Amino acid sequence: MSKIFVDACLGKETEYTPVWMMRQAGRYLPEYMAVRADAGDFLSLCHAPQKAASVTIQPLDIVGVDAAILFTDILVIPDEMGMDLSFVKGEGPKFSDPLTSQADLDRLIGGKEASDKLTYVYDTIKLLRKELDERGDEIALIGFAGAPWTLATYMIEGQGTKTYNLCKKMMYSNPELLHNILREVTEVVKLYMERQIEAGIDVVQIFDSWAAAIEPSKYDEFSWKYMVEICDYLKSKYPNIPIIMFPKGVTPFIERGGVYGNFDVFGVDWGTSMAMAKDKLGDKYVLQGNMEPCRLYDQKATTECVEALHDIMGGKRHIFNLGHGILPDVPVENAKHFVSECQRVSGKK
Ligand code: 1CP
Repeated sequence: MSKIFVDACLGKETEYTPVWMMRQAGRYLPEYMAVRADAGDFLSLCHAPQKAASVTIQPLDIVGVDAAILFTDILVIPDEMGMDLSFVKGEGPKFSDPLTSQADLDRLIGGKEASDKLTYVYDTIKLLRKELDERGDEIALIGFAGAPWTLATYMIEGQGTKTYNLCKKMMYSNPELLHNILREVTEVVKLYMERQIEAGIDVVQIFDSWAAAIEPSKYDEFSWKYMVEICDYLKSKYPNIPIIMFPKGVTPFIERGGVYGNFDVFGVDWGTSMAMAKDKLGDKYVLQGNMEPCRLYDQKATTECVEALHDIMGGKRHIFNLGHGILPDVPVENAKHFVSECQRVSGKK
């Protein structure tokens, strides 16, 4: 049985346009908060396959999305490369010893060894595969990784950043070191995604959340080409597994015709016009997105946007989603409203 979400990613005509939400498993759901409390903290939850699988399933049952996204975090890769990740309450992720030199990089664990350590992720996927198959429905499971650039920003800054000054200092004054870091991370992501596919995911998404920090003329050199390299590797082994690329905030890169590569779906962020993206990319790639996530605070604003997106895309070569992740204070009722409005306009019975 082929899954509608997978078919839609591959550009086949489907009965309706599937919908899911980035960050759909998370803090806006009281049920998520309960499982996280039970696990102790966020990282312990990522390390507990039964619990991670259960929060992956929650948005299917609670908000009715058409695809599940594996519950884990992009930062488990640098953690397993030896960077000692912690989450400080109210402050977000922290690495105690950020990368400043080649010697720092040389101390990290590389490709196969690092990907071998992520067994808790593969175990979560195996549990989910079994559960989704038992449900007998058509729900696809999305696996994911961070883009090498986005991962490198945390590895170099040691935390989230507004200015990216340490990464950018490296980009302009020691590009060779930044490329060495990006190459090393790319190797781990390739093997990690391969292992996720072997464990049972149906679709791959690569999140380049901090793409907009790079000036457009440098975006290919420092990020996109590494993402494309990951796609080439995965497509050579698994041509039927769709790949979604989500570089956030790269409107000028799209406009100037910079997008290329062997992948299936381009995730359009909320700051980019869907009509422009369709014009530039719609023939070559299926488009995903792109409601501004804050529209979820108001049901009328949500309906307006869903209808406008449907008018632009006409139910073809499109996957409904937000243009970035759902925020923790969105009412669950409004998330359900978004999903049901997408399903209404696209005629899901
Ligand atoms: O308090 C908590 O419970 C932790 C909050 C949280 C959650 C629910 C974090 C910490 N990560 C996650 C899960 C997560 N992270 C998923 C789960 C699956 C789903 O989407 O439902 C996914 C896909 C991610 C991916 C992720 N983590 C990204 C890329 C996507 C995006 O939103 O841009 C990024 C940048 C991260 C880093 C990260 N992890 C957590 C936080 C708070 C952050 C962002 C920190 C920052 O702004 O720099």
